[in-house]
Amino acid sequence: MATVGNVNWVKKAQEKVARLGGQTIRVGVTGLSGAGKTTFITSLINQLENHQRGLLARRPPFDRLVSVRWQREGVASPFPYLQALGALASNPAQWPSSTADLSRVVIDLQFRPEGLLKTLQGLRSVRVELLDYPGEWLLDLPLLGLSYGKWCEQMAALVDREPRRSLAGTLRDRLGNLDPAARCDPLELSQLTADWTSFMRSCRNEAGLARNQPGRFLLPGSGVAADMLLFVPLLGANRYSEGPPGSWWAQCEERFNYYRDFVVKGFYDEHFSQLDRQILLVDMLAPMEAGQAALQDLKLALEEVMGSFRYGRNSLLQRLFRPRITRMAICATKVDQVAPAQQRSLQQCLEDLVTDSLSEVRHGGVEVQGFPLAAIRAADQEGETMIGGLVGQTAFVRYQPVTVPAHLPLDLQFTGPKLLHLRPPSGLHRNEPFPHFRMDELAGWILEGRQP
Ligand SMILES: Nc1nc2c(ncn2[C@@H]2O[C@H](COP(=O)(O)OP(=O)(O)OP(=O)(O)O)[C@@H](O)[C@H]2O)c(=O)[nH]1
Ligand SMILES: [Mg+2]
Repeated sequence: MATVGNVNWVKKAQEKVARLGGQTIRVGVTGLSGAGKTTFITSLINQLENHQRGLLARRPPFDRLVSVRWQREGVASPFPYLQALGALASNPAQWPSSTADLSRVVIDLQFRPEGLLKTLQGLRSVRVELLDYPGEWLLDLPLLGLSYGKWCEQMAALVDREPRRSLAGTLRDRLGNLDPAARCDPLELSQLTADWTSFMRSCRNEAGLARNQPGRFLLPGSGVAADMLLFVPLLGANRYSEGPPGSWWAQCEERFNYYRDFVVKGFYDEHFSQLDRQILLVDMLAPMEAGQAALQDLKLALEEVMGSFRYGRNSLLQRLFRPRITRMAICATKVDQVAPAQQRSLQQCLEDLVTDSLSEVRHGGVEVQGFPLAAIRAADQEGETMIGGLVGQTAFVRYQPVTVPAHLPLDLQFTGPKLLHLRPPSGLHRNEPFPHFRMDELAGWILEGRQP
């Protein structure tokens, strides 16, 4: 006869198996433009496909992983894995291209049950689903909580401050002087939209700024009619402004509302409403190199993004969508660029930057863990120096690793590191696990634990 102890033990084992059995785990890979999402997803598929060889082989639950299938059949817009592998395996090796549209990843994993149940149960399957998308789109999520007038106010405050003020040049006055109630000139509207788009591009490329809205102006993707992407913030307008049909106000507000309610909401529904786990990827090094304004912008961008699906009780989106995220990994990416002893400092700087938002997330009952991550390790340490190759070249360079402060100063003012643009390591092949930092730890943590 089974004792109470035995019954508990069997129950526990059953639960453990159930959490790995026949489930779909939706993982939200969240990151701004250039954070490293596509490289991360490529490396994750590679690590899973080569689970018997890499570090994954020794890490539960992957020590019981029997087979992995990256699904393409029946998957709409499958992730371009082979294309990414092609770039990485070229000579000299290249990084996967920047993402221009949405794509999906479906990976089926089959696990051997553990303990007593292995004789009673067949293989247990887990389906992992991820989405890849241009990082620019993420910054549109905060629009979901805004009216057109409020957005105009926010943009006016943003463009008022340097370095945006100088980058905007005459555009600031041209947008500020338009009378919202005056009749809209369609040709002028197209020109202003084009100029606003160039301004956003300069903010991103020249100043390393992250908060560039509307993101689809930079990367429209498929499925959005071009004439719906014709609107600008009227910098002299506010939440109390209005205008008759055909006015600047009416034209811009109508398209803004369409953008918010269909384009952004559609993306949110697809990507964020059903998530079980979230992986937030952040490139800290590039904004640290770019300086205080870029770090400040990154901080606000991350706060806005995390606030868009705040995990507590009070957010608008919380009321619209049932919360499911139970675990969130926050990762400083590309940490292979610094010496291994400095990787934790880089992670600490990231956590310093978003301390308040992280507290909110934890307060909402989400388990949060930090992983200083390199999806693909491009540099190695040899003694006191680092060795790696530069993008576009075939030779290797030996260099002094950059120094990262143990904490970010509160005013975000310090001399940032000067970075080299490393290329991926040579000889990467689909059927060998790529070198990395902590991909195994992260993958194990994301898949383990009870499903909600
Ligand atoms: N050293 C190093 N560099 C990396 C790593 N991952 C990404 N990078 C660099 O960061 C760049 C951007 O990475 P992506 O994976 O394209 O970033 P993304 O988030 O998909 O960017 P978008 O598609 O533009 O939103 C790459 O081109 C590389 O230069 C890494 O693990 N190590
Ligand atoms: Mg990408």
